[in-house]
Amino acid sequence: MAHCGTLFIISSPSGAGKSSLIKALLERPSADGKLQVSVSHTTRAERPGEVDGIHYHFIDQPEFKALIERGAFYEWAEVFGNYYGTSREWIDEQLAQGIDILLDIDWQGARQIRAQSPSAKSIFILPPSRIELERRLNARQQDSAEVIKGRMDKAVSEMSHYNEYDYLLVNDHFDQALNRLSAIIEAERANTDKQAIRYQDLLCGLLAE
Ligand SMILES: Nc1nc2c(ncn2[C@@H]2O[C@H](COP(=O)(O)OP(=O)(O)O)[C@@H](O)[C@H]2O)c(=O)[nH]1
Ligand SMILES: [Mg+2]
Repeated sequence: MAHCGTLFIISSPSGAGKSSLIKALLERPSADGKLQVSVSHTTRAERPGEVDGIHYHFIDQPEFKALIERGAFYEWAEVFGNYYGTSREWIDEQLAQGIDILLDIDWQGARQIRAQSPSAKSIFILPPSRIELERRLNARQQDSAEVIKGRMDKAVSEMSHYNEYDYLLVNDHFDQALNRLSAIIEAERANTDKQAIRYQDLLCGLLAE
């Protein structure tokens, strides 16, 4: 089947609720296997509750460098002192099957994807306020105070890239943000060129003389 899935880039500062939104999006009945999230490779340490192969593929620096050299990554970047990368092979397979892919990546990765795949759609998620962002970073209780302070500084620099994205959402009311995110994805699925590939047989039958 011809290539008809869409790449959706989703970025936000740490603590804006992006992971919860992505999780809820995938659990929606409308996702129905037609939407998948890419599992990145990272050199950062596994957090309690994280599972290798589900949240990330946890690898060490030499392994990461070897993957870069092999050209295995669609994009990769250093974020908060650790390396993160999106592997190319799995994504290309999914897109070819008409499956849409969510990429939870930072602004550096978003730039690299846009340069290679101009049809990718990008969405930036903002927290409702700076105070709420701080509260969410503290509520997580998984990282040290020093790490949280570092993330707060980085959050501001991440947010300064909001205007490079196609869509901007504020995660104030979770359900509302989820509905809007879902609406963006559904609208893109209905793109005529993509539907023409998906519904090739239907169109042939409908248009038969
Ligand atoms: N460029 C790039 N960024 C990634 C990738 N995977 C995760 N990130 C970003 O790295 C940042 C840190 O992610 P993480 O370690 O999960 O901490 P989080 O802030 O709690 O989500 C987030 O902005 C992610 O979107 C990737 O494969 N490539
Ligand atoms: Mg994350």
